[in-house]
Amino acid sequence: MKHRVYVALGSNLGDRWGYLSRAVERMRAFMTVDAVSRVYETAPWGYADQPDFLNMVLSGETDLSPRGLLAALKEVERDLGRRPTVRYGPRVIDLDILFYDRVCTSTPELTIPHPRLHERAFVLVPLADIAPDLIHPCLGRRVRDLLEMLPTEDVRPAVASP
Ligand code: PH2
Ligand code: MG
Ligand code: MG
Repeated sequence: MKHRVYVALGSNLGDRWGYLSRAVERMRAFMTVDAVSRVYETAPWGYADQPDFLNMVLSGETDLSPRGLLAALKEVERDLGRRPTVRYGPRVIDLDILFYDRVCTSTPELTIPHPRLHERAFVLVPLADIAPDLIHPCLGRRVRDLLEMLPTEDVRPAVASP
């Protein structure tokens, strides 16, 4: 059965554009990708002493279960060269499940929707590009309304480097 999923992508080390585009291509192996946001240059959240991120969001469909999707995303992160680092610290690629159908669930391994997405303009701004009217299944609020409560000056459309 097909499941509608939203995934956030982030990179703040090395060839950030390259990591994002390679991640999208790799994800096509286990999901269709039917909407892709713009890419944003964003100030680091949580742990300030690190380079700016590029962030984007995509949506699509997959046959994988939530845990299967998590494992597939972790494998892409590993294959692209991600190594363990401090919480909220710098990484070549970060792939986070935002929504999976209208599931609300929490286990030690995985919480869906992503537990901090409504606090993060670097997630909600790109998400609003592709799904402004999507309703957060546990908060019952539209993406555009969640975004309205946050400052967005640290999230700017990125300009591709030559
Ligand atoms: N990811 C983090 C921590 N902080 N800040 C920005 N701007 N973008 C991110 O993707 C990000 C972050 C941990 O996953
Ligand atoms: Mg993350
Ligand atoms: Mg992550």
